[in-house]
Amino acid sequence: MRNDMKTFNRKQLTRLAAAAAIALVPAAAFAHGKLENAVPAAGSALDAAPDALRLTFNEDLESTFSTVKVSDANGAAVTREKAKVDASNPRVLTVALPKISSGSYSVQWAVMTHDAHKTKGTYTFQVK
Ligand SMILES: [Cu+2]
Repeated sequence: MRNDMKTFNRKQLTRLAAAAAIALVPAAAFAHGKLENAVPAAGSALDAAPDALRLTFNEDLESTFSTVKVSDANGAAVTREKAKVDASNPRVLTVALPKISSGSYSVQWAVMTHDAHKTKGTYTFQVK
């Protein structure tokens, strides 16, 4: 009886530890590569076409694995240059834009943070 109790308690402990480990996963996954600020902002309607895009994240980025693509309303890519991590702020990703006309544009970003976590997202903005 005593031995059975011990075995049972150990099993319960193992289950508890497993549950705790699972509970920690989502928090860790959300803590990385979050887009904190975008210029132009998501959903904005601009009077003048921007000549660059500037995305600020909550962690330092790896430039090799961080990309930004801007597409027009037909899905054609307008970005011709590669996105760059800002030399003075490793949390900032910038990409130059050619002259773009009025219309709706979608931004697709994908980044890898310094600790090798990858995240991606999309948003749109408009040029009036
Ligand atoms: Cu991370």
